[in-house]
Amino acid sequence: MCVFINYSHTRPYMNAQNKALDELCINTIRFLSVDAVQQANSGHPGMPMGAAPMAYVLWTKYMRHSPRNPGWPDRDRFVLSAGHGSMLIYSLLHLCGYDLSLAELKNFRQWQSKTPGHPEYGDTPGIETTTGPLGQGFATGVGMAIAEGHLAAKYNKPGHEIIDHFIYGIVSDGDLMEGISHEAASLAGHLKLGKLIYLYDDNHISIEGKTDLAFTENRLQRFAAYGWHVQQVDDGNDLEAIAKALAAARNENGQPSLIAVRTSIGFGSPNRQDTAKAHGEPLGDEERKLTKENLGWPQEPTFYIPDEALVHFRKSVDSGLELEQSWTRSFRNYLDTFPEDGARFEKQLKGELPPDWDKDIPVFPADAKGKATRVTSGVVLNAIAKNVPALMGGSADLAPSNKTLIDNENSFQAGTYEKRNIHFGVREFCMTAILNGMALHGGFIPYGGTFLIFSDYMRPAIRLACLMKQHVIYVLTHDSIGLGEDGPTHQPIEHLASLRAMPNLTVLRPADANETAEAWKFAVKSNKGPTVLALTRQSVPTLDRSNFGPAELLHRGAYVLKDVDSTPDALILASGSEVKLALEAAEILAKDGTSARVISMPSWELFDAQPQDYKNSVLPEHVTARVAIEAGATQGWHKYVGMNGKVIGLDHFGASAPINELFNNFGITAESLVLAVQDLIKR
Ligand SMILES: Cc1ncc(C[n+]2csc(CCOP(=O)(O)OP(=O)(O)O)c2C)c(N)n1
Ligand SMILES: [Mg+2]
Repeated sequence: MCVFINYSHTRPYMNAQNKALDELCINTIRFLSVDAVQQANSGHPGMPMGAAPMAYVLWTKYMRHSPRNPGWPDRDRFVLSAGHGSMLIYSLLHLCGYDLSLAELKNFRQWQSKTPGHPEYGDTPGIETTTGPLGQGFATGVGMAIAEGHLAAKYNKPGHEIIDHFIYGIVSDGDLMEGISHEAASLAGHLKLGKLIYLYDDNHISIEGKTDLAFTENRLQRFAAYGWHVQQVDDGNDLEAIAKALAAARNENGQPSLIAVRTSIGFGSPNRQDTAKAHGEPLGDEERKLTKENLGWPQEPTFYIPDEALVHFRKSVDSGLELEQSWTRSFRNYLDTFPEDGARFEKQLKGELPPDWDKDIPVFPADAKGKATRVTSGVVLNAIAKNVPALMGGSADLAPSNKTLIDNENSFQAGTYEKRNIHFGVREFCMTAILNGMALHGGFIPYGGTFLIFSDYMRPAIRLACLMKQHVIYVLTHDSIGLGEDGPTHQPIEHLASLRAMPNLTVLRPADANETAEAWKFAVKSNKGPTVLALTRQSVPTLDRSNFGPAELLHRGAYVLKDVDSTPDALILASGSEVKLALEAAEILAKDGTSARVISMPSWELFDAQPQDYKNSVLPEHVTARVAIEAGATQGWHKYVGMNGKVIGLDHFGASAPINELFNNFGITAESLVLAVQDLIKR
């Protein structure tokens, strides 16, 4: 376990002299927040005013962080899940000496400032994750704790604890109301993630008023039932009690901790404290004046930082450097003693792929019967996992269908954190946020599987992965009506279209085994955002690449799979399982003397990123007879086939029936393609 770091500002809170300084520091946080929100004329002052004391204790007494090097690998992580209270963390970052100037605080919520309305990963040094959509920070922290647990179990040796840190967070009523916190808390309790410690800003207020309008369960009992270590602090201004609770939480190794701290939103504001009005609007000049009076704070200057407070907070700079240097020494020692593990650890943390990481990925021979792309995906995943220790993940209880298990590897469970197969349970949203937490922690290319239809349950966390440009892989199988009898509730229709609408997401829908292998290669290498692998339940033929374009062209998004000798009369575009229909149709058309080029189009995003001349070479401008086919919503395909082109797809829900009946009855067939091409050529 973590050694208690006894750095200079670890001291009792009861002593009168300390008490005055503590109050000064806490009020500095409060009024920086109040003034910034007032200046921006927008934001949330109440949360930082109430939560300042607990944040102060955590950040100055317990958190092992290094303001001058926010990326130091073994730092404690801090997640402000209640992201609306962003001024709380911006104040702390500035005061502790991170690269966040006072000018940035004065520029809160303004164009190109480092202090956006909600904490945004990548915008501000020291922000570990984007928060704001309530509940997600909570689950993202669980992912960070899984990451910490795995790396510690895998690399630490007796006397050489190179990964040993906590994941702290502040969560609010909204976080605990959101369903995802239920999912994530349940899993964290099951996994006994003892390094996870959340302070709950228990202020009994949310936007519409008192929380008892809609939120009356016993929160501590709820978390106790999940297997969490729970504590209550009755007075959010009682620093000693907060410190004791945090100490107890840190000592509890086998359970995550929730500390409910009873706070007052808008603390100190005579007319706003303990009311919903303190939540989401500036105090206003008059109320700010009254609040400063009430807490004995000077009216002017605004953004006032007393010297003693700043000196006290800035001790974090030196203590942080010390912590970091001491870690660097331990790590050098580790490297000397365990050179191979040390080198692997460094590479893994840096996100470097081992040389020849893809050497075991097979080339799949032509096979008319073929395999489902989900099955091939499982083979390829295993070929990569052998050589890439960072590849870790699982499924939301569908591993046998998603083929996401790593062979000969046990489950990630309490006691076996070194294993890589995570069982997320039926918790898609929390799984997806956990993947974000693992990626953000560093050291992982995390993946998660479920059916494509349930990407709806993942979507808000996919969105944050995209916003944060995180390297995450989604294995989404059963990607169309091709799943058959399970029927319309399980058949994705609009899902590919809606995922393609999301910025920074690459959607890949491979057509056969070799495209699936290439899709995985792309997903493992592409670290600028997440990748969706949309995979079939049903078999698709493995194409004979001696007759067709090479599968490596998947990386260009679309490519000529089967060409004709002269200028084609028509272009047929298809993705995934419908590529074989396109090939059949081209053959039928050829018998009638119509030449059709078949284009496999596994990814719009990759194709759109190609140079214009490549795009023109695949889709020659003068060939206007174009038909696209995909067993999903047609929305968007006209971008490639033009206004006069045709798209064969499904703009209605599916049905429960055997696969062939579905494709035939819904007209997703080679015959439909032939008719569509003939019709276009006739015009
Ligand atoms: C998923 C999601 N839904 C709605 C919101 C809008 N919103 C911001 S804060 C909040 C609730 C505020 O209550 P609480 O979490 O208790 O924070 P406090 O007001 O106590 O600071 C809501 C509904 C959001 N940020 N995220
Ligand atoms: Mg609240």
